[in-house]
Amino acid sequence: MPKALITGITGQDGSHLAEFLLEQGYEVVGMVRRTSTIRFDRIRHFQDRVTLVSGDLLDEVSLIHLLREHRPQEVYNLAAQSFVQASWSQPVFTGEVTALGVTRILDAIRIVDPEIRFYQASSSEMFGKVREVPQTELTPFHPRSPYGVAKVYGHWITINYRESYGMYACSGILFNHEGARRGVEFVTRKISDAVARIHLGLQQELALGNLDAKRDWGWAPDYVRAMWLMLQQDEPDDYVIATGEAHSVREFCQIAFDQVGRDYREHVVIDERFLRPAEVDLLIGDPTKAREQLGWQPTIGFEDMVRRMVDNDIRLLKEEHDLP
Ligand code: NAP
Ligand code: F7E
Repeated sequence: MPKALITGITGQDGSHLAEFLLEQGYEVVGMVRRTSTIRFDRIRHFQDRVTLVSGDLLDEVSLIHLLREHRPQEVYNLAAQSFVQASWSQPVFTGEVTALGVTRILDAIRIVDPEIRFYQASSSEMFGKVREVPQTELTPFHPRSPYGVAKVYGHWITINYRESYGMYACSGILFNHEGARRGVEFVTRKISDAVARIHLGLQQELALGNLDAKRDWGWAPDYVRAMWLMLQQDEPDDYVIATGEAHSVREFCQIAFDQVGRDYREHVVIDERFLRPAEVDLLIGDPTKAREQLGWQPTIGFEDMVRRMVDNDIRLLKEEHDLP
Protein backbone atom coordinates (compact mmCIF):
# COMPACT_ATOMS: atom_id res chain seq x y z
CA MET A 1 0.00 0.00 0.00
CA PRO A 2 1.58 3.36 -0.96
CA LYS A 3 1.91 5.84 1.90
CA ALA A 4 1.55 9.63 1.61
CA LEU A 5 2.14 12.41 4.10
CA ILE A 6 -0.04 15.53 3.78
CA THR A 7 0.93 18.74 5.57
CA GLY A 8 -2.13 20.99 5.93
CA ILE A 9 -4.59 18.06 6.09
CA THR A 10 -7.05 20.15 8.15
CA GLY A 11 -7.31 22.72 5.33
CA GLN A 12 -9.56 22.78 2.28
CA ASP A 13 -7.16 21.03 -0.10
CA GLY A 14 -5.63 18.71 2.48
CA SER A 15 -9.03 17.29 3.36
CA HIS A 16 -9.99 16.72 -0.30
CA LEU A 17 -6.58 15.24 -1.11
CA ALA A 18 -6.74 12.84 1.85
CA GLU A 19 -10.12 11.54 0.65
CA PHE A 20 -8.84 11.23 -2.91
CA LEU A 21 -5.73 9.28 -1.82
CA LEU A 22 -7.79 6.97 0.41
CA GLU A 23 -9.94 6.18 -2.65
CA GLN A 24 -6.73 5.36 -4.58
CA GLY A 25 -5.77 2.82 -1.87
CA TYR A 26 -3.16 4.93 -0.07
CA GLU A 27 -2.31 4.88 3.58
CA VAL A 28 -2.58 8.56 4.57
CA VAL A 29 -0.60 10.29 7.29
CA GLY A 30 -1.72 13.85 8.05
CA MET A 31 0.41 16.38 9.87
CA VAL A 32 -1.47 18.62 12.32
CA ARG A 33 0.02 21.39 14.38
CA ARG A 34 -0.45 22.01 18.05
CA THR A 35 -2.82 24.99 18.29
CA SER A 36 -4.86 26.34 21.19
CA THR A 37 -8.07 25.06 19.62
CA ILE A 38 -7.86 22.19 17.18
CA ARG A 39 -10.39 22.31 14.35
CA PHE A 40 -11.00 19.02 12.58
CA ASP A 41 -14.34 20.02 10.92
CA ARG A 42 -13.15 19.19 7.42
CA ILE A 43 -11.66 15.77 8.27
CA ARG A 44 -13.95 14.49 11.01
CA HIS A 45 -15.89 12.22 8.62
CA PHE A 46 -12.74 10.23 7.68
CA GLN A 47 -10.53 10.89 10.72
CA ASP A 48 -10.47 7.22 11.77
CA ARG A 49 -9.13 6.18 8.34
CA VAL A 50 -5.99 8.36 8.46
CA THR A 51 -3.09 8.63 10.91
CA LEU A 52 -2.73 12.10 12.42
CA VAL A 53 0.71 13.11 13.64
CA SER A 54 1.84 16.35 15.17
CA GLY A 55 4.41 18.57 13.52
CA ASP A 56 4.90 22.13 12.37
CA LEU A 57 6.50 23.73 9.32
CA LEU A 58 8.21 26.10 11.78
CA ASP A 59 10.03 23.16 13.41
CA GLU A 60 12.33 21.09 11.17
CA VAL A 61 13.08 18.58 13.94
CA SER A 62 9.39 17.65 14.12
CA LEU A 63 9.43 17.06 10.34
CA ILE A 64 12.51 14.83 10.48
CA HIS A 65 10.98 12.79 13.31
CA LEU A 66 7.71 12.16 11.57
CA LEU A 67 9.34 11.28 8.23
CA ARG A 68 11.64 8.81 10.05
CA GLU A 69 8.75 7.25 11.89
CA HIS A 70 6.23 6.99 9.04
CA ARG A 71 8.46 6.65 5.92
CA PRO A 72 5.99 7.93 3.26
CA GLN A 73 6.78 7.57 -0.45
CA GLU A 74 5.01 10.84 -1.30
CA VAL A 75 4.81 14.17 0.57
CA TYR A 76 2.23 16.82 -0.34
CA ASN A 77 3.18 20.16 1.22
CA LEU A 78 -0.14 22.01 1.46
CA ALA A 79 0.43 23.75 4.80
CA ALA A 80 0.77 27.53 4.65
CA GLN A 81 -0.42 30.85 6.01
CA SER A 82 -2.67 30.98 2.95
CA PHE A 83 -4.78 34.12 3.40
CA VAL A 84 -3.38 36.93 1.22
CA GLN A 85 -4.95 39.79 3.23
CA ALA A 86 -3.41 38.51 6.50
CA SER A 87 0.04 38.44 4.92
CA TRP A 88 0.28 42.26 5.17
CA SER A 89 -0.41 42.24 8.91
CA GLN A 90 1.84 39.18 9.51
CA PRO A 91 4.51 39.38 6.79
CA VAL A 92 7.33 37.77 8.79
CA PHE A 93 5.18 34.91 10.05
CA THR A 94 3.91 34.36 6.50
CA GLY A 95 7.50 34.17 5.28
CA GLU A 96 8.46 31.73 8.04
CA VAL A 97 5.64 29.29 7.27
CA THR A 98 4.86 29.78 3.59
CA ALA A 99 8.43 30.38 2.35
CA LEU A 100 11.01 28.92 4.78
CA GLY A 101 8.62 26.12 5.76
CA VAL A 102 9.16 24.70 2.26
CA THR A 103 12.93 24.56 2.80
CA ARG A 104 12.41 22.88 6.16
CA ILE A 105 10.29 20.07 4.71
CA LEU A 106 12.50 19.66 1.62
CA ASP A 107 15.59 19.49 3.78
CA ALA A 108 13.98 17.00 6.15
CA ILE A 109 13.20 14.82 3.09
CA ARG A 110 16.77 15.17 1.83
CA ILE A 111 18.10 14.04 5.22
CA VAL A 112 15.66 11.15 5.82
CA ASP A 113 14.96 9.77 2.33
CA PRO A 114 15.69 11.80 -0.84
CA GLU A 115 13.72 9.23 -2.89
CA ILE A 116 10.45 10.62 -1.48
CA ARG A 117 8.36 12.34 -4.17
CA PHE A 118 7.45 15.91 -3.19
CA TYR A 119 4.59 18.22 -4.18
CA GLN A 120 4.73 21.95 -3.40
CA ALA A 121 1.49 23.98 -3.34
CA SER A 122 2.51 26.97 -5.42
CA SER A 123 0.05 29.68 -6.38
CA SER A 124 -1.16 31.93 -9.19
CA GLU A 125 -0.54 34.77 -6.70
CA MET A 126 3.09 34.52 -7.84
CA PHE A 127 2.02 36.15 -11.15
CA GLY A 128 0.46 39.11 -9.31
CA LYS A 129 0.77 42.14 -11.60
CA VAL A 130 0.62 39.91 -14.62
CA ARG A 131 3.28 40.13 -17.34
CA GLU A 132 1.21 38.20 -19.90
CA VAL A 133 -2.34 36.91 -20.35
CA PRO A 134 -3.04 34.04 -19.92
CA GLN A 135 -0.30 32.89 -17.52
CA THR A 136 1.71 29.76 -18.28
CA GLU A 137 4.56 27.88 -16.55
CA LEU A 138 6.96 30.29 -18.32
CA THR A 139 5.29 33.60 -17.39
CA PRO A 140 7.61 35.76 -15.20
CA PHE A 141 6.48 36.39 -11.63
CA HIS A 142 5.56 39.75 -10.08
CA PRO A 143 3.96 38.97 -6.70
CA ARG A 144 1.86 41.72 -5.08
CA SER A 145 1.67 40.58 -1.43
CA PRO A 146 3.97 39.12 1.22
CA TYR A 147 2.06 35.87 0.60
CA GLY A 148 2.83 35.97 -3.13
CA VAL A 149 6.49 36.74 -2.43
CA ALA A 150 6.68 33.81 0.01
CA LYS A 151 5.16 31.47 -2.58
CA VAL A 152 7.76 32.56 -5.17
CA TYR A 153 10.45 31.52 -2.68
CA GLY A 154 8.71 28.16 -2.11
CA HIS A 155 8.46 27.59 -5.87
CA TRP A 156 12.14 28.26 -6.53
CA ILE A 157 13.47 26.33 -3.53
CA THR A 158 11.48 23.33 -4.79
CA ILE A 159 13.12 23.65 -8.21
CA ASN A 160 16.48 24.22 -6.53
CA TYR A 161 16.27 20.97 -4.50
CA ARG A 162 15.28 19.14 -7.70
CA GLU A 163 18.29 20.56 -9.53
CA SER A 164 20.75 20.37 -6.61
CA TYR A 165 19.95 16.90 -5.26
CA GLY A 166 18.07 15.21 -8.13
CA MET A 167 14.94 14.97 -5.96
CA TYR A 168 11.54 14.25 -7.50
CA ALA A 169 10.07 17.63 -6.52
CA CYS A 170 7.15 19.26 -8.37
CA SER A 171 5.58 22.68 -8.05
CA GLY A 172 1.89 22.92 -8.90
CA ILE A 173 0.97 26.50 -9.80
CA LEU A 174 -2.68 26.34 -8.84
CA PHE A 175 -5.14 29.10 -9.60
CA ASN A 176 -7.96 29.80 -7.10
CA HIS A 177 -10.09 26.77 -6.35
CA GLU A 178 -13.16 26.72 -4.19
CA GLY A 179 -15.96 24.61 -2.82
CA ALA A 180 -17.99 23.73 0.25
CA ARG A 181 -14.87 23.49 2.44
CA ARG A 182 -13.37 26.86 1.53
CA GLY A 183 -12.59 29.06 4.55
CA VAL A 184 -15.19 31.83 5.07
CA GLU A 185 -12.47 34.51 4.96
CA PHE A 186 -11.99 33.93 1.20
CA VAL A 187 -14.30 35.93 -1.04
CA THR A 188 -16.20 33.04 -2.69
CA ARG A 189 -17.25 31.34 0.52
CA LYS A 190 -17.80 34.69 2.21
CA ILE A 191 -20.33 35.47 -0.54
CA SER A 192 -22.02 32.04 -0.64
CA ASP A 193 -22.34 31.98 3.16
CA ALA A 194 -23.76 35.53 3.25
CA VAL A 195 -26.23 34.85 0.43
CA ALA A 196 -27.47 31.79 2.33
CA ARG A 197 -27.81 33.85 5.53
CA ILE A 198 -29.66 36.66 3.72
CA HIS A 199 -31.97 34.10 2.08
CA LEU A 200 -32.77 32.56 5.49
CA GLY A 201 -33.29 35.96 7.17
CA LEU A 202 -30.15 35.66 9.33
CA GLN A 203 -28.28 38.64 7.81
CA GLN A 204 -29.17 41.77 5.81
CA GLU A 205 -26.11 42.94 3.93
CA LEU A 206 -22.73 41.78 2.68
CA ALA A 207 -19.63 44.00 3.01
CA LEU A 208 -16.97 43.43 0.34
CA GLY A 209 -13.89 45.16 -1.09
CA ASN A 210 -12.93 45.25 -4.77
CA LEU A 211 -15.77 43.84 -6.89
CA ASP A 212 -13.81 44.23 -10.14
CA ALA A 213 -10.96 41.82 -9.32
CA LYS A 214 -10.99 38.85 -11.71
CA ARG A 215 -9.92 35.34 -10.87
CA ASP A 216 -9.70 31.98 -12.65
CA TRP A 217 -11.87 30.01 -10.19
CA GLY A 218 -12.03 26.21 -10.26
CA TRP A 219 -13.52 23.41 -8.17
CA ALA A 220 -11.22 22.19 -5.38
CA PRO A 221 -11.79 18.40 -5.72
CA ASP A 222 -10.65 18.64 -9.38
CA TYR A 223 -7.43 20.35 -8.30
CA VAL A 224 -6.24 17.75 -5.78
CA ARG A 225 -6.38 15.12 -8.55
CA ALA A 226 -3.84 17.23 -10.46
CA MET A 227 -1.48 17.21 -7.43
CA TRP A 228 -1.49 13.41 -7.37
CA LEU A 229 -1.04 13.14 -11.16
CA MET A 230 2.10 15.31 -10.94
CA LEU A 231 3.73 12.77 -8.61
CA GLN A 232 2.91 9.78 -10.90
CA GLN A 233 4.96 10.92 -13.94
CA ASP A 234 8.35 9.60 -15.11
CA GLU A 235 10.03 12.98 -14.48
CA PRO A 236 9.24 15.76 -12.00
CA ASP A 237 8.01 19.03 -13.50
CA ASP A 238 5.95 22.16 -12.77
CA TYR A 239 2.39 22.68 -14.00
CA VAL A 240 -0.24 25.43 -14.15
CA ILE A 241 -3.63 24.14 -12.98
CA ALA A 242 -6.49 26.44 -14.00
CA THR A 243 -9.76 26.52 -15.94
CA GLY A 244 -8.67 29.09 -18.55
CA GLU A 245 -11.65 31.37 -17.72
CA ALA A 246 -11.71 34.52 -15.59
CA HIS A 247 -14.70 36.05 -13.79
CA SER A 248 -15.05 39.06 -11.52
CA VAL A 249 -16.08 39.14 -7.88
CA ARG A 250 -19.13 41.07 -9.15
CA GLU A 251 -20.12 38.19 -11.47
CA PHE A 252 -19.74 35.78 -8.57
CA CYS A 253 -22.15 37.97 -6.55
CA GLN A 254 -24.63 38.21 -9.43
CA ILE A 255 -24.91 34.44 -9.81
CA ALA A 256 -24.86 33.70 -6.08
CA PHE A 257 -27.72 36.12 -5.36
CA ASP A 258 -29.59 34.92 -8.45
CA GLN A 259 -29.56 31.42 -6.97
CA VAL A 260 -31.94 32.69 -4.24
CA GLY A 261 -33.87 35.01 -6.59
CA ARG A 262 -32.27 38.25 -5.38
CA ASP A 263 -30.35 41.21 -6.87
CA TYR A 264 -26.83 41.59 -5.42
CA ARG A 265 -27.04 45.43 -5.75
CA GLU A 266 -29.66 45.50 -2.99
CA HIS A 267 -27.39 43.74 -0.47
CA VAL A 268 -23.71 44.31 -1.26
CA VAL A 269 -21.96 47.32 0.32
CA ILE A 270 -18.35 48.35 -0.21
CA ASP A 271 -16.18 48.44 2.88
CA GLU A 272 -12.65 49.86 2.59
CA ARG A 273 -11.36 47.42 5.20
CA PHE A 274 -11.49 44.71 2.54
CA LEU A 275 -9.43 46.62 -0.03
CA ARG A 276 -5.77 45.52 -0.31
CA PRO A 277 -2.62 47.69 -0.27
CA ALA A 278 -1.69 46.18 -3.66
CA GLU A 279 -4.30 44.30 -5.68
CA VAL A 280 -4.03 41.46 -8.17
CA ASP A 281 -6.51 42.65 -10.79
CA LEU A 282 -6.69 39.73 -13.21
CA LEU A 283 -5.54 36.13 -13.13
CA ILE A 284 -6.26 33.68 -15.91
CA GLY A 285 -4.28 30.48 -16.37
CA ASP A 286 -3.41 28.40 -19.40
CA PRO A 287 -3.67 24.72 -18.37
CA THR A 288 -2.52 23.33 -21.76
CA LYS A 289 0.58 21.59 -20.37
CA ALA A 290 -1.43 19.85 -17.61
CA ARG A 291 -4.05 18.76 -20.13
CA GLU A 292 -1.52 17.41 -22.61
CA GLN A 293 0.99 15.84 -20.22
CA LEU A 294 -1.14 14.85 -17.22
CA GLY A 295 -4.44 14.30 -19.01
CA TRP A 296 -5.99 16.67 -16.43
CA GLN A 297 -9.03 18.83 -17.01
CA PRO A 298 -11.63 20.51 -14.79
CA THR A 299 -15.09 18.91 -14.48
CA ILE A 300 -17.14 21.76 -12.94
CA GLY A 301 -17.76 25.14 -14.60
CA PHE A 302 -17.91 28.54 -12.90
CA GLU A 303 -21.69 29.04 -12.72
CA ASP A 304 -22.32 25.48 -11.53
CA MET A 305 -19.68 25.96 -8.81
CA VAL A 306 -21.25 29.20 -7.52
CA ARG A 307 -24.74 27.71 -7.40
CA ARG A 308 -23.49 24.56 -5.64
CA MET A 309 -21.68 26.63 -3.00
CA VAL A 310 -24.82 28.66 -2.24
CA ASP A 311 -27.02 25.55 -2.03
CA ASN A 312 -24.52 23.89 0.26
CA ASP A 313 -24.41 26.87 2.63
CA ILE A 314 -28.20 27.02 2.77
CA ARG A 315 -28.24 23.34 3.73
CA LEU A 316 -25.56 23.81 6.41
CA LEU A 317 -27.27 26.83 7.95
CA LYS A 318 -30.65 25.09 8.01
CA GLU A 319 -29.04 22.21 9.92
CA GLU A 320 -27.22 24.56 12.29
CA HIS A 321 -30.28 26.71 13.05
CA ASP A 322 -32.78 23.84 12.91
CA LEU A 323 -34.75 25.55 10.10
CA PRO A 324 -37.21 23.71 7.80
P1 NAP B 1 -6.08 26.38 4.02
O1 NAP B 1 -7.48 25.87 3.96
O2 NAP B 1 -5.80 27.72 4.58
O3 NAP B 1 -5.21 25.29 4.83
C1 NAP B 1 -3.91 25.59 5.27
C2 NAP B 1 -3.42 24.43 6.12
O4 NAP B 1 -2.08 24.74 6.57
C3 NAP B 1 -4.23 24.16 7.38
O5 NAP B 1 -4.35 22.77 7.54
C4 NAP B 1 -3.36 24.74 8.49
O6 NAP B 1 -3.53 24.10 9.71
C5 NAP B 1 -1.98 24.41 7.94
N1 NAP B 1 -0.89 25.18 8.56
C6 NAP B 1 -0.80 26.53 8.66
N2 NAP B 1 0.36 26.86 9.27
C7 NAP B 1 1.01 25.71 9.55
C8 NAP B 1 2.23 25.38 10.16
N3 NAP B 1 3.06 26.32 10.64
N4 NAP B 1 2.60 24.09 10.27
C9 NAP B 1 1.77 23.11 9.82
N5 NAP B 1 0.59 23.34 9.25
C10 NAP B 1 0.21 24.62 9.12
O7 NAP B 1 -5.45 26.35 2.56
P2 NAP B 1 -5.95 25.63 1.22
O8 NAP B 1 -6.89 26.51 0.50
O9 NAP B 1 -6.32 24.22 1.52
O10 NAP B 1 -4.60 25.65 0.36
C11 NAP B 1 -3.64 24.59 0.46
C12 NAP B 1 -2.30 25.09 -0.04
O11 NAP B 1 -2.40 25.49 -1.39
C13 NAP B 1 -1.75 26.31 0.71
O12 NAP B 1 -0.34 26.19 0.70
C14 NAP B 1 -2.16 27.48 -0.17
O13 NAP B 1 -1.29 28.57 0.05
C15 NAP B 1 -2.03 26.87 -1.53
N6 NAP B 1 -2.88 27.38 -2.58
C16 NAP B 1 -4.23 27.44 -2.40
C17 NAP B 1 -5.05 27.86 -3.45
C18 NAP B 1 -6.54 27.90 -3.29
O14 NAP B 1 -7.19 28.53 -4.14
N7 NAP B 1 -7.12 27.25 -2.28
C19 NAP B 1 -4.47 28.19 -4.68
C20 NAP B 1 -3.09 28.09 -4.83
C21 NAP B 1 -2.30 27.66 -3.79
P3 NAP B 1 -4.55 24.66 10.87
O15 NAP B 1 -5.84 23.93 10.62
O16 NAP B 1 -3.86 24.24 12.13
O17 NAP B 1 -4.65 26.13 10.70
O1 F7E C 1 -9.65 37.14 -2.82
C1 F7E C 1 -11.28 40.33 -3.70
C2 F7E C 1 -9.83 40.38 -3.27
O2 F7E C 1 -9.15 36.24 -0.55
C3 F7E C 1 -10.01 37.10 -4.18
C4 F7E C 1 -5.92 31.99 -1.65
O3 F7E C 1 -6.41 30.67 -1.66
O4 F7E C 1 -6.20 32.18 -4.03
C5 F7E C 1 -6.56 32.77 -2.79
O5 F7E C 1 -6.09 34.11 -2.74
C6 F7E C 1 -10.28 38.50 -4.70
C7 F7E C 1 -9.19 39.52 -4.35
O6 F7E C 1 -8.42 34.97 -2.63
C8 F7E C 1 -13.27 40.76 -0.70
O7 F7E C 1 -9.37 41.73 -3.23
C9 F7E C 1 -13.19 41.61 -2.69
O8 F7E C 1 -8.92 40.30 -5.49
O9 F7E C 1 -10.79 35.00 -2.05
P1 F7E C 1 -9.56 35.82 -1.92
P2 F7E C 1 -6.99 35.35 -3.22
O10 F7E C 1 -6.43 36.57 -2.60
O11 F7E C 1 -7.11 35.33 -4.72
C10 F7E C 1 -4.79 32.15 -4.30
C11 F7E C 1 -4.58 31.45 -5.62
C12 F7E C 1 -4.00 31.59 -3.18
O12 F7E C 1 -2.94 31.00 -3.39
C13 F7E C 1 -4.40 31.98 -1.80
O13 F7E C 1 -3.89 31.05 -0.84
O14 F7E C 1 -11.47 38.97 -4.09
N1 F7E C 1 -12.23 40.66 -2.62
N2 F7E C 1 -13.85 41.68 -1.52
C14 F7E C 1 -12.25 40.12 -1.40
N3 F7E C 1 -11.51 39.13 -0.86
C15 F7E C 1 -11.79 38.76 0.42
N4 F7E C 1 -11.08 37.76 0.98
N5 F7E C 1 -12.78 39.37 1.16
C16 F7E C 1 -13.54 40.40 0.64
O15 F7E C 1 -14.42 40.92 1.32
